[in-house]
Amino acid sequence: TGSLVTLGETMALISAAGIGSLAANRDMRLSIAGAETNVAIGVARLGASSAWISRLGADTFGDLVTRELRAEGVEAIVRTDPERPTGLIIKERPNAMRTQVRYYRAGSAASAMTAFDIDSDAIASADVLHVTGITPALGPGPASAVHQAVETARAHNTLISLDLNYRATLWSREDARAALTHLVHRADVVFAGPEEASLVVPEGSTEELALALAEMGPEQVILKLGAEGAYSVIAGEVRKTPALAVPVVDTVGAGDAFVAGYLAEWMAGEGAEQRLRTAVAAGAFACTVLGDWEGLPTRADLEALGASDAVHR
Ligand code: KDG
Repeated sequence: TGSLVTLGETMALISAAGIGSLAANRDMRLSIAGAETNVAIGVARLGASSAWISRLGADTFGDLVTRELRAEGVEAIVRTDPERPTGLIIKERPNAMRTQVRYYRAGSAASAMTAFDIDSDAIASADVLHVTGITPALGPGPASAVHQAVETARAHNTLISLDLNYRATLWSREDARAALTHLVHRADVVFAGPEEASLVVPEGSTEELALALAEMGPEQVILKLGAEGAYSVIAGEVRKTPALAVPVVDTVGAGDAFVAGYLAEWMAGEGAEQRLRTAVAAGAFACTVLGDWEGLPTRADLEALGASDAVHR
């Protein structure tokens, strides 16, 4: 139950199948990647409906994105750009400790998105608008699209969820600070890692960061702490939620799974405690599967995780 709308860029993803230098390790697999569609897929798998606003190239990568989203039950509100390509992301594992990502997205179809792409009716009728700090980093057009989406949501009482999602290769800390500060002031729910939080508020302990973000206006602030779980300030109440101990295969996408778990439970009318419990479980489950979104859990996956050897720390 409930419906979520998001916007952003989703790219074709080419990732090395194995671990080690690409020179010696040439098998690749083709998939798709985008933080916002990860969340859209995640809430759909947990029973909510979701839609994604963007642009794609008139190319086979664009077809792949549309096809995967349709398979996952995410509605794609997309314009096809005949001039610009769908973006591309290459993911390598130079060694088991490190994942390295390179973008080929400058001049992509999605980077030409503008405020005119925003479907006001979709946002007005949704329960949640989810945006991330990646989209405004793509250029002035996408930044204005985010702004338009957020103002539409505010006008119609659609909950505004923001994941800071700072991507250092896309923009400077200074540019990010200005744009993200503005968005935090407008958001109802803010997700961030501690380093991302300190872009917007003075550096400090986890508690200080969360409280400072909450003082900027959002009713719900959730710091994602990875293997340490989560630290939140929700309606003035401070909570620490422990993580689940699972065998970690791939952490990329775990933050998006966490957000999807939290928002799906909010849409289902659950209280803060349950929202956070599902968030950490979804994040943990995603770590046990290879791929950015492939490991987003269904309700059945979460039940199985609860019954497995995974333990609350
Ligand atoms: O959140 C995971 C994302 O980093 C990944 O799926 C790709 O959207 C992406 C990005 O721009 O980094």
